[in-house]
Amino acid sequence: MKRNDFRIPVIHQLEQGLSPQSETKDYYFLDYGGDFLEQQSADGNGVVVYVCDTGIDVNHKDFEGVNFDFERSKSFVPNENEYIDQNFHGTFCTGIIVAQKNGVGVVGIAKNSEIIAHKVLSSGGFGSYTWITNSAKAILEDARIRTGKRFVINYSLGGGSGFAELERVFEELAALPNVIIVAAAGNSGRNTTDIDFPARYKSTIAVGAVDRNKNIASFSSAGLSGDVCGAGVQVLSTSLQNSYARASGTSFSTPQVTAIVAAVWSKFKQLSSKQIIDCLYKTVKDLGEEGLDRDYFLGVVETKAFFERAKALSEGEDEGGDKENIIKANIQLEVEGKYYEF
Ligand SMILES: [Ca+2]
Ligand SMILES: [Ca+2]
Repeated sequence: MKRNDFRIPVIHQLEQGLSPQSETKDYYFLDYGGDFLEQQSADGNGVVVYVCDTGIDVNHKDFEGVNFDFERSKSFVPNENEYIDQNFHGTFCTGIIVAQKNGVGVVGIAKNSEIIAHKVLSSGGFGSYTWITNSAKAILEDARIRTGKRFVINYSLGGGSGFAELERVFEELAALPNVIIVAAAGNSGRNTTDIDFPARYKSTIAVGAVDRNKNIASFSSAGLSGDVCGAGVQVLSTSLQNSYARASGTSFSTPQVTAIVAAVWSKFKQLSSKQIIDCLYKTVKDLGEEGLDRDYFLGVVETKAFFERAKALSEGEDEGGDKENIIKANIQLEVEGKYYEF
C-alpha cells in the first residue's frame, strides 16, 4: 500500500516550543473579523468540523471545554490506532478553529463548533488515498444521517495527482446541502501549472495563503483551480504538550477559512452549502490581476462582507423571497472558474 499519496504540504518557517506571555489574538483572527464574529455570536455552534489530518492532541490546555466528538473521532491509519496527534500539524490546525478564550495561548475563530478528529495522515505526515477515501466515506454516511447538522471538512493536505474514487466520494459530499469541503492549495510556489489535489477538485473550496499585508505567499501554489486565499504566513497556534508554534503554509490558511465558514454558517443554518459558498466567493477582496487569477484565485476572504451577504440572503428568504431565483441570480458569474457551473 502506498503511504505517500497525500502529505502535509511542506511547512515553512516553523518555530516550535513557543509559550505566549499573554493570550494572543493573532492577525489571522484580528484582521479577518474574529472580534466581529464574536459580537455576532457566530461561533460555530451546531456546525461539525471534521479535521482530517495527523490527529489532534485533545488534552491541550487551550482545548479545555472544546466540544470534541470523541465517539466519532478515529484513526484511518494502519498501526496508528489512536487519533491523538503525535505530529503537531493536526493540533495546530485545530487551534486556529477552536482554541478557547481562556486567558492563555491563542484564540480560535469558531470556538463552539463540534470537532471530529479523523486521522488520515501518519505521525510522519503522510497518507494514502485509501485512508483518506475511507474517512470521506464515513463522513458521507454521517452527513446523510444527521441531516440537521452542518458539516465543514478540513483538508490541510495534498498531492500531485488525484484518485478517482476519492473524487467520486467528494462529489457526493459536495452535492449534499449540509456539507462544505475546504482544502489546501499546496505549498509548491508560484510556478506550478495548477494547485494540489484534492483542492483541485471542483467539489472543494481551494485555499491559498497570503501574508499579514495580504500579499500572496511565495510558497502558495498557483493555478486557476484555486478559489480563495486566507492568512497563512507566520501563523501562531497550538502545538503538542501544551506548547505553541508559529508556522507558514496553505495548511494553515485552510483551517482559517474552514473556521470562518463554520462561524458564518452557524448563524444562517437555513442556507445551503452552495449558498454559503456563493456568499463567500462573491465577497472576497480581488487582488492581483483583475478577477480570477493564478495567484490570489478569486481573492482574499472578507469575513464581515461574507457574513453580511449571508445575512441578507437568509433574510430575503425569511421574507418569502423566491429561493430559486435568489440562488440563480447569484450564480450568473462574470469570469470563468471552477465554481461557475452551479
Ligand atoms: Ca486561549
Ligand atoms: Ca484577482
